[in-house]
Amino acid sequence: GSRAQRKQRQAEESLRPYIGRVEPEKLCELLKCHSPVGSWCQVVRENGVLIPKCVCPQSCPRQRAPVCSVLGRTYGNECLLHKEACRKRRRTGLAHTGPCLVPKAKCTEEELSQFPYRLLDWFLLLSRMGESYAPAAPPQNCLSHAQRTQLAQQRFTILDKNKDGKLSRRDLRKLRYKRMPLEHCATPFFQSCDRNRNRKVTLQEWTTCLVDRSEAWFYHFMSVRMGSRKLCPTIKENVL
Ligand SMILES: [Ca+2]
Ligand SMILES: [Ca+2]
Repeated sequence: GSRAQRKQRQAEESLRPYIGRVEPEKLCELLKCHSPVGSWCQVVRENGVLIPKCVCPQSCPRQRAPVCSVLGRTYGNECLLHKEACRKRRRTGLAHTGPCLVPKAKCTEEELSQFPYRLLDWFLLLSRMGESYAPAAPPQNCLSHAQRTQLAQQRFTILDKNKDGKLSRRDLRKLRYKRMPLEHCATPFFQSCDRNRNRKVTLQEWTTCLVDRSEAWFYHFMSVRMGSRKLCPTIKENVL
């Protein structure tokens, strides 16, 4: 952090001519904090003079004045934000005062019910990506139950990074791609797959949840919307 310390000294030097002539609070607004990492400007008394100084808070007032950090986390007040930033040695800026506004689209029941099918579709797409030769790749509705299960299992193995045979929150972070369909349904979906609520999704839980629910939704969709439960009308032989 010597570079940060140098920058800090320069920033403090540039304000020195104004000390005693401008309100120290105003000077604080002008002082950028580089060092210590995570610090914020406070008015402190040094040799009897009030000066702006970048400090790491040791304690914070209980007063509630929520702020939102640039990382999208709400803190009870700005002091608490800097206290944590200092502890984690991370530069965390203030995004705005007031609690963070989270534009969270709610996953509707209908979306949640079709999510497994959309997810399998997406896995199918991923599994075919990078394949140079795809012999008339059949759509998902033409896959057999065994093939869907195989697809779900393949993806499980890929996602289970630490190979403990369970999917945890950590493993599932890999899934958070912007291109994933109905992404806002991912969390409620995985929670619903974790039948015994131990925060881990086993292969058994995963395939049951993904494949059975996918097929249930699709059968329902076909019979209601299309008036037929026939899944794959054209292609007979198919390959995954
Ligand atoms: Ca795992
Ligand atoms: Ca579980």
